[in-house]
Amino acid sequence: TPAAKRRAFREALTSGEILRFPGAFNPLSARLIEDKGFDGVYVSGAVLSADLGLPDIGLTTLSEVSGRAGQIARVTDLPTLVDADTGFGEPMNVARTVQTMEDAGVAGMHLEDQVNPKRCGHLDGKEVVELGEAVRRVRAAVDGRRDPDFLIMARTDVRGTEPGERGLRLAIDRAKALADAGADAIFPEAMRDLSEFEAVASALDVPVLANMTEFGKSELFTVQQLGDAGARIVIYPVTLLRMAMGAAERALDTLTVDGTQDAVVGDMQTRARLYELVDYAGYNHFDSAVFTYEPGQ
Ligand code: PYR
Repeated sequence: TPAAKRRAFREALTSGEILRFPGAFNPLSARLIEDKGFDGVYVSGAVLSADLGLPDIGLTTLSEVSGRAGQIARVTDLPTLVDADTGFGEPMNVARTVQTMEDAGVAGMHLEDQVNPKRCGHLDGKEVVELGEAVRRVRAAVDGRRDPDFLIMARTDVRGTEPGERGLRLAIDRAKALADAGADAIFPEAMRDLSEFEAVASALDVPVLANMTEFGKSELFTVQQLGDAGARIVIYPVTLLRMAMGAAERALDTLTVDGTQDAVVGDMQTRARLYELVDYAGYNHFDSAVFTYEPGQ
């Protein structure tokens, strides 16, 4: 149940181990993430907007995001963490956002301090709201939740607004204030290196998330490096979508050049593996005719 997943997520966060949350670009990829032994599933705003053919500038609605997050959460026993952008409105809207995400069955969400329209966290030219406004967003989320185990993570984008040492200091100060406002965890966006993760994590009593997005502001550190620096969750928001889209592009090029997909069939997920992930066999007891597929294909 969603409540059990939330409790398990809370408990795992206190284990001292770093939890790995790859981004699912659809429910089927969430199944794969679980099958491969990861700790949780991330639902990225960047992926969700890209999936709709849109830029990641806050165009998606609460209904779209919670709907997709719910479809993903219901096919996995892992906890799902969802990107709630700036909360889909003013602080007064944020309480409803939290409750809608609870209803969708997700385990937690992150809420950021960018102004609207937001930008991808690793782009330049971001602006953040005043601390008071960021705190009001977090308080509204905390007051609005009905399940105390639902994780409310505050993301701060301050680091990307000020280059140099000052930006890091501002990010740490803001992270502390957001934790004091009730955030259960902190997502410091656009950290430049491991020492910055370390500085944020050591300044806080709540878990810190590291965003290992490709083509971003920080190098791609290993799980071990991030864990040693004090991070307690790592997300790979767009990794699977980028891989799938890269493969799709190669397949289309192959079709164009060769006139057949034959050369890329070896890169494909087989029918047998797909059937395993969607659990064809599990439907046998309803009607034994459902599963007539012979493994090996
Ligand atoms: C995203 O993937 O959209 C994030 O906000 C990290």
